[in-house]
Amino acid sequence: MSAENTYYVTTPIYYVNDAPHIGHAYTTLACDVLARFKRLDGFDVRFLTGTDEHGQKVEKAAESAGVDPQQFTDEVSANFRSLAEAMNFSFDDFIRTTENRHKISTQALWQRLLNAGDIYLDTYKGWYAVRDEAFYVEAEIVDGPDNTKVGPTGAEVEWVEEPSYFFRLSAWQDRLLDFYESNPDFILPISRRNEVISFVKGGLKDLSISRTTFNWGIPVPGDDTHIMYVWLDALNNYLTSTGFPDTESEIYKTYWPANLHMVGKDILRFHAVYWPAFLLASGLPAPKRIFAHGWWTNEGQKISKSIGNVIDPFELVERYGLDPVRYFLMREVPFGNDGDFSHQAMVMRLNSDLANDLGNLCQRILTMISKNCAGQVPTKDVFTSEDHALLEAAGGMLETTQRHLDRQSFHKALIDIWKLVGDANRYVDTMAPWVLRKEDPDRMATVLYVLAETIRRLGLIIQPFIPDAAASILDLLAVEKDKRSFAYFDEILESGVALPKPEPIFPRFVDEEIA
Ligand code: ME8
Repeated sequence: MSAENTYYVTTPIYYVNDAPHIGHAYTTLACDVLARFKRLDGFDVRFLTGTDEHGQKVEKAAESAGVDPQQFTDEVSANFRSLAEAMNFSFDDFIRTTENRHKISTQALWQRLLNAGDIYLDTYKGWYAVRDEAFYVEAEIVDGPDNTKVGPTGAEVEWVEEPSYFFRLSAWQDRLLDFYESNPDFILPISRRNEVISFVKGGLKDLSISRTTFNWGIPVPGDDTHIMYVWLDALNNYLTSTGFPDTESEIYKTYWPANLHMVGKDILRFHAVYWPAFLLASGLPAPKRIFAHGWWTNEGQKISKSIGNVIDPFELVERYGLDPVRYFLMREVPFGNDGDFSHQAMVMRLNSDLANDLGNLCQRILTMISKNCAGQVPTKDVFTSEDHALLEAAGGMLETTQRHLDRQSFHKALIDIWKLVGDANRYVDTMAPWVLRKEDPDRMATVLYVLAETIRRLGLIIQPFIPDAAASILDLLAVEKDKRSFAYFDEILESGVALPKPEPIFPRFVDEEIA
């Protein structure tokens, strides 16, 4: 069983049928922020991401690209890895489902399900949507354009009739409901939890878990005329990364069950219904939480290749810089809700929150210190009640952020951190250190000290969100590299320490197209 001070967080593994886009960057970013936060907070963290490379959808994409599926998946998977690098994602493992470790692990999971008596052979007759890699029942099918039939997501379905192994999902209905009942935080947000519970209460049918009409997948042990259903294969990536089937391995013992599988709302059912059923049937503990976040649209429109409005995260980073993109994605939309991307909103956030509020605060204070305190951390005198109030607000930031991030409320964490930025800016205006410079230089030094200390704590707490800018701020305050974890949150700056020459953190963004 994983221990209290470990934290295993995973992203969905992305299909390699297409190039990475803003939605993929978003989910992985959320996990990256949590992984960085928990590491700084003293946890032993494992952060997993990767690519989902089997199944009909990927096989078809390879076919239309005219390349063999292995070569195709090698190429596209590398793009997802580059995205992870371009976004400064701090993953510990990048899994590809075509790796041998994953084949071994997934065949072992199958064997456990078989041994438990939860798999039987029959024939599947019904609808299948390749785009969703999902089976749908008749009641979910409606007429689509051009005489097609479509499933609930709008994906075209085809009629499938083939021999198939089935998982006895129907037998798990009550046990799943009990599981949700005794683990109230298993599915977040709460509205999604309610959706899942009513879906399960509506009755579960046995699930087809193998295919015979194509072969881009992991062979079923003992019957290689079948390959495993791509979702069984994909979900198991979370276990493979822990060294499964070796349940005695250090990694497995340290990190399983995972603390959090972060997913988009489109794939909640697979994670909150099928996955715990597979695990419980295999005698393995289920993850502690599935968080299903919302959906991004682009300037009000659904993001899709056919509309031609896919937002390329590489281009965003190129245009606005990495930290502004990271900040925008985590701050703009309440995490869990759907959100709309617009360049105007991006520029607003960058210029107001980053350049004006945080950037100016740092720039003003560090410049004043450089000019008036011999470029050293100022000497402090007695603190007034206003000084204490600001320092206490800064001191409370760690606990507030912990509380918000423990429920994946990224936007609330940032709102509260930026309240402190606002408090600090108001404190500067009220204290007017530029007036004190002539009237009471000792008091000026104390005020600048209080501000430097507040900025240091801001620098620490924003590291998970905007790591490069945070590092620059902490560098400008000469905070040693090994004193940047939250264990040092309450430590205070030492007066007299020499500071480097101040430099701007966030320049304003000026864009002719938008201005
Ligand atoms: O579903 N807004 O992979 P996938 C927000 N391979 N998030 C979005 C998004 C958008 N517009 N578009 C995509 C799969 N996402 C499976 C997963 S896991 C065992 C297997 C994000 O490439 C969101 O996290 O279709 C969504 O759940 C995921 O990408 C789907 O990625």
